[in-house]
Amino acid sequence: MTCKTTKINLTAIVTILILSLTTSCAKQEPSDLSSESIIPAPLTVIATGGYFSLDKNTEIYLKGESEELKQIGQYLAGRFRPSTGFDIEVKQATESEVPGSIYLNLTGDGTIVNDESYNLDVTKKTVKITAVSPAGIFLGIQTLRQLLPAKIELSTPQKGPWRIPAGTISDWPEYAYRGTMLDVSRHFFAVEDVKRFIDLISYYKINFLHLHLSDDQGWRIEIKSWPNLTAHGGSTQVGGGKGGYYTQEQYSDIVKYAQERYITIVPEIDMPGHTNAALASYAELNADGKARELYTGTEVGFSTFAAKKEITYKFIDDVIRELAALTPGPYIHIGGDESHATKKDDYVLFVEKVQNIVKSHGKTVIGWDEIATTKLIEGAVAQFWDKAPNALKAVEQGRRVLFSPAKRAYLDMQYDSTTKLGLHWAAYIEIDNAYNWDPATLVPGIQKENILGIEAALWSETVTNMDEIEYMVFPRLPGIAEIGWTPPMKRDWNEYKERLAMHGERFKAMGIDFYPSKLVPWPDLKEEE
Ligand code: TNX
Repeated sequence: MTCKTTKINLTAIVTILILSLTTSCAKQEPSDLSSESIIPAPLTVIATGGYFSLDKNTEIYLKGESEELKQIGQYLAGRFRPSTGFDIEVKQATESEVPGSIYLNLTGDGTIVNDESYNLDVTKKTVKITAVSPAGIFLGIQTLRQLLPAKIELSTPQKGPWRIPAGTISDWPEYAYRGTMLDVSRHFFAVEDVKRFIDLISYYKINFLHLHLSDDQGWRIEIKSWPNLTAHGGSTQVGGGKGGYYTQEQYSDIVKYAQERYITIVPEIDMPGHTNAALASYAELNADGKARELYTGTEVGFSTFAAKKEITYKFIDDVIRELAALTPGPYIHIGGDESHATKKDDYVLFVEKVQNIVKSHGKTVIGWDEIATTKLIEGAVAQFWDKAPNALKAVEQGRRVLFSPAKRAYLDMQYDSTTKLGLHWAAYIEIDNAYNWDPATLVPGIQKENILGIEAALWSETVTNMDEIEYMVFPRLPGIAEIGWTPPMKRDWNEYKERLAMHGERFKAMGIDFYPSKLVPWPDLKEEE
């Protein structure tokens, strides 16, 4: 009896094994481009059947004279090298087309819509990415990476085949600003972590990284004219750890690393509230002239710059001047949230003055939605995180809004009541909630043309290291990235969750410690080879 059962079970197991082997082999024959799991979903995809094979003879050819294009070619070769083991060369294209090659074509083809748009044409003979700007080529490369097997992302040599399904993709983003915010103040993250973060978000076509560089618990960017900000104000963090800060050199290195991945850094100095670290570093910035103690807790709303003191604006002018010099991007973020310890009149006076300081250093100002309760200067952007009436006030003033509604786009919110990390003051945000919304219809009275874009924010009161960052960011960020990239007509949760499921293997290959939400039909994820 026992023996019989075992026999039956064995037959069943063997059958299942054979079945699953044949299906997984079939899966290795990509021939339908339109059923690939690309995130964010491209605008148009036309499958033509068959595939291109990447092999040891594949080379990358550049069309168009540009240093940046050369760098992108090297970046692409560098992405494929570790897992394929191929030493892919990057060369300038000549008249005759070399079969088996990848072409990066910067000259456009007359159909390119804007700087971020690209066409990807895959035939049995060649792969071509066409754009009018290096950014478009870079974005096209992210799509190409997702068309190869997940193991392309591993850092050790793997067996092929490396096949890319044939067809044409024509793609560009819904919103120009697709951002993520990282709070490096509550807990400090080293340069290497920020670089890894940049690599991970660029895979999903995120193009802005907002760094929350100062708060009550720590000042994280060296300001040469006020050295105690980092010497003292950067010396701790939430929980009393030793904190840290970026020297200007390190910061510039981050900015450059991001630039090479077509990501613009948006630096934030949060003020007039959230300023205890500065108030502890320089007594004169306090209304009473007395330095505050360093703070390692997680309360908000107790600190404020002295809005009526002249030294405050001399200080801010110095800080913004140095920061602007380190910032090739257009934006500087002035915070402005939760200034509960600032009198209303002082807050208005302060925000109006500081907007002009930012302007005087040639930058466009962004602030949390509270700044819309003051008179916004031309071009100012309000970041909607909490109060829709504030966002509406910005629109009434003819200004644009950046969408980061805490109930949907705060990556520090817990997934559900069992999540150990994170907070839940705004909501529990499961993967479907993070995905299923549209900035253009979320707040009545705010339309697409009033919206600069979307940003997912990771506050770090409870997040202390890279693994924890990854757990809170993945897999919500790909969904937010898709909201920013793909028009609402082309987005559907039930279809998206299937695509997201296929990214589980990619997360694993990249070593991402992600939250395996039960709402997503993840395939059985093999252990990394
Ligand atoms: C609110 S969001 C804050 C931050 C906290 C966050 C925690 C915003 C502009 N202010 O100071 O870190 O909640 O979720």
